[in-house]
Amino acid sequence: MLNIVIFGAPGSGKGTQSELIIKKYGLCHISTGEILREEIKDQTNLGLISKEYISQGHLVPDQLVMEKFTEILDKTSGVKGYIFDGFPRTIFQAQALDALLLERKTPVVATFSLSVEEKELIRRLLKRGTEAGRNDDNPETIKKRLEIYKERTEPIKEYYRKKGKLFKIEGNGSVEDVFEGITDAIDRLVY
Ligand code: B4P
Repeated sequence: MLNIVIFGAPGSGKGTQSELIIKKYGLCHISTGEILREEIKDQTNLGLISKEYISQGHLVPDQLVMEKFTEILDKTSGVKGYIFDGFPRTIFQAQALDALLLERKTPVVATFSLSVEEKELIRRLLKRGTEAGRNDDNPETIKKRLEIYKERTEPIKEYYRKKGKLFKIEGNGSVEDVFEGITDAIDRLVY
């Protein structure tokens, strides 16, 4: 199975590139950001709690994310592989993901880390804030999200690098150029 983690700072293009990857390779897309936004929309318990964290630029607690993630993973079967988008976001989640996939005998094959300059990340997120109205895309929350990314999420790169599974992708270019970088890497892995 082709299990891929798409990794990067907020605004690095994880969601954007995931949409293109699933179209080309027919993988099952699991985005914890999208799942949590759905929960918020449906006003579930998880949604009500998540809303507080997300609106302040904080991560939703690991335990809650893992419970929901496991439930979603258990509902899928017979897929060619997964694209994990914006997940894992902490070392705890990365270890929990490995344990879940070990049970299923289908490990993460590659982690694509999108590297984008901070100025460009902020520009993209502010643009989305005005166009799509996501309420975590405002200057104050973006600053917090970037701080938390550096503190809690970035160490995951080292976790996958040590396992020989980290592939760095230049993420500053156009959507098409970044996608070409990712597809070249996937095709080298698969063929
Ligand atoms: P996410 O939904 O994962 O939010 P994100 O990191 O901002 O999105 P993404 O990176 O996918 O957006 P993209 O660059 O594609 O998470 C939201 C929140 O949920 C988190 O802050 C956290 O609180 C919580 N959460 C989610 N998962 C969690 C977890 N596992 N544990 C705990 N908490 C969790 O798009 C950004 C913009 O850039 C778009 O407008 C896009 O059009 C544009 N863009 C993309 N690529 C571009 C390019 N190459 N050139 C120009 N513009 C581009």
